[in-house]
Amino acid sequence: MQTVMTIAGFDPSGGAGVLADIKTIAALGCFGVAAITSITSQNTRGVYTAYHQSEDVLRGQILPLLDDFEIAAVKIGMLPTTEQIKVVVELLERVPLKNIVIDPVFQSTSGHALINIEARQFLIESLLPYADVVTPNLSETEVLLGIQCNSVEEMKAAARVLSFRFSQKKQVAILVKGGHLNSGATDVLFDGENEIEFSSSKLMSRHTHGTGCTLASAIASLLAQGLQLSDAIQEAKEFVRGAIQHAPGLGKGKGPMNHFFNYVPKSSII
Ligand code: PXL
Repeated sequence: MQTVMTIAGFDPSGGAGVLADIKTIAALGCFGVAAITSITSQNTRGVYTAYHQSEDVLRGQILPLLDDFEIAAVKIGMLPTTEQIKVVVELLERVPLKNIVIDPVFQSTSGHALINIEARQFLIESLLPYADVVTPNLSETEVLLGIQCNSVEEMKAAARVLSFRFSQKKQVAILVKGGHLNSGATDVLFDGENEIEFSSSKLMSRHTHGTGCTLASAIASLLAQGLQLSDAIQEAKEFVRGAIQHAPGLGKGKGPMNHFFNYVPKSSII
């Protein structure tokens, strides 16, 4: 069994962050280990507070894992402070890790800022060049690029420009997620050579809390098992779609998905 490490925030309502990551990693057949960057308080209606962990607390969680496990892939999500970003850059510089998927988390699905502007700039400049793949949505792409994307053609141009910009140390693939584009749910990958479109019809659901975390963790888990990037993305998208379609209907706001929609619990076998 492959081990996947997630470095992300804690959402006590279970929809996003490390809980979503661990559920995804387990559902896709890997073993998940986690380091928590921030303890948020939130539910399906919004994020209320976030207690960011110190650099020592973050380093203290990650080092024993790197010491003991063969990490096959890493998912990085909410990383809210410059100090934490420095810790992760330092570790990535020292320990060569494979299959690094970075979901640049700037705000919650409900619109709460999850990083300040100074740390955001530092993350863009110092951490993204270590990624194998970065998965911005349209508003994150706008922050990264400084201009809006309003069509699939503009998403392709954005993915290409960002990939060239971050590929200083190694090839960084960019997956621009177009879920908020009116025309449908087309995502665009630029892998350094080709632009690949992933199209699916848009699902109308309020159960979208943690879709970004889940997609990035799914890609990491599938890369850990040896899939090629475009196959991993295709399968990860189908996983998120299934999880939304089988959402348990919880909460009053943007509800959680069901990550175990393919798993039959004992109680329903009897
Ligand atoms: O979906 C972005 C996100 C990432 N990480 C944590 C979150 C959220 C959104 O709520 O809570 C911990």
